[in-house]
Amino acid sequence: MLAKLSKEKPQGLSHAMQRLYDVWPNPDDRDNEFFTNFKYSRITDLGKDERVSRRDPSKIISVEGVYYVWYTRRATHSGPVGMDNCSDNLPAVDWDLADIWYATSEDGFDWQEQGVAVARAPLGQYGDRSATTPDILVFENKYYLYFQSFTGIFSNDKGDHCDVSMAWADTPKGPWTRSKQTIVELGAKDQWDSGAVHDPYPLVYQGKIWLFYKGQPMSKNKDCLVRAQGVAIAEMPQGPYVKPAINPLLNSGHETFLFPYKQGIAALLCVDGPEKNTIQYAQDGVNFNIMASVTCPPVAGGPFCPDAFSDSGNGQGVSWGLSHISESTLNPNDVRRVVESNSFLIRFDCDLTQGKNNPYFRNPRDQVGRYDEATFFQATMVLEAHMKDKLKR
Ligand code: AAL
Repeated sequence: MLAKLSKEKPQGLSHAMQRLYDVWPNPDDRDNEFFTNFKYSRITDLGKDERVSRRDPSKIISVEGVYYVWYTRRATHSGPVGMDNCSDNLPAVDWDLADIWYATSEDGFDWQEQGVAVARAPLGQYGDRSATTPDILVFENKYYLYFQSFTGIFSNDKGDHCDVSMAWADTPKGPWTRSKQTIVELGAKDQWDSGAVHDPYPLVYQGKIWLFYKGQPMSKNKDCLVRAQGVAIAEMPQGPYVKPAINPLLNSGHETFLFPYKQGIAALLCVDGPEKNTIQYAQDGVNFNIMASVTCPPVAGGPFCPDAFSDSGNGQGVSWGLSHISESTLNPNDVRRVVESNSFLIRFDCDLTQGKNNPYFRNPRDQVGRYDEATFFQATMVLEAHMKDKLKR
C-alpha cells in the first residue's frame, strides 16, 4: 500500500481501506467538515444545584439580541425514588414533577433564569404530573413549545409514557396557552414507536414543519429495534402530523439534536445505539449517513441554530449550545440501567458550521483517548467492590 492515498480508489483494498473512500468524507478528521471537538463551559444560574434539577434544554433562539432557552426544571424536596415508591410529591425519576422554565442571556455564558413558561397542569387534569423536555419552533411570528406531557402518577406498568403536547405564545416570554391533547400519536402496537414518542424537536424544512422525535416500542415487544429517531411532518404547528413510512431515520441516539446543513439535515447522535457518538448527514433530510465519529458529545444538546426555521435550502450549521450532565449511579436492581438523580446545564462550543474549519476544534488528538482521572473514575465507571471480589482470583 502506498503511503499516500490516491484520488481514485485502487483495486484490491481491504474493507477498512475501502471505507476511507466509500464512507468517510475525508480520511483526515482535520479536513472533515463534519468532525469537531466539543469544549465545555460552566454557565451561571442554570449550573449545578443540589436543590434543583435542570435538564433537556431546547434549541436556543435569539430575539432582539437576547438568547432564550427552555428546559425541564424539578425542585422537589426529595430526589427520584423510583416508580415503585413515588407519590404525589415524591418524584419517580429525574424528570418527574417538573415544569418547563426558561432563561435568557446576552452572551450565551451568563444566563438568568426567568421563571416558569409552561407549568404542569393542576392535579386531576390532562398533563398534571410533569411537563418536560421542551423544544421551540418559531413559525409565522408565533412561538410554539413542544414538550412531553405526563398525566397521572408514574408506575412500572406505564413506564415513561407521555404525550407530545404543545403550547403557543405571541412572544418568547409568554404567556403560553397549552393544547388539551396529544400532538403526535403513539405508533400502532407493532410499530417501532408504539411505546414512546419522546424528545420532540421541530425544524422547518422543504416548506413544512419536521418534528423529529425519539420512539421506542412497547417494552414487552423484545423483537423490535430498541430506540430510534423518526419524523412527523405537518403544514401547520398544531398538525396534523404525518409519519412517513420510511421511519425510523436514525437507528441510534438519545435526545438527538439536528440542524439544517447545506441542502440537507445533520444530526448529532449520543448515548444509545451502535451509531452513538457520530455526526450524520442526510442530503434529503431522510437518508442519513455517518460522516464523523466524535468524542464526548453534548448530551441532550440544544444548539443555537439561527436558521432552524428559515428553510433557506443552505443550512449554515451550529457552533454552540447548551446540554446537560445527568448525575448518574448504577441501578442496583438492574445492571443494564443507570439512575439519573439530578441534572444541570452546561455550554458546549464546537465547529459544525459551513466553511469555517476552525483548527481550534479540529485537532483529534487533544480529545480522543485523552481522558483524565476524573473521567475514568466517575461514578458509573468505577469497578464496584462486589464485582472486584468476583473477579479476584
Ligand atoms: C430524556 C428524554 C426524555 C425521557 C426522559 C425525559 O433522556 O429522552 O425526556 O422521557 O429522559
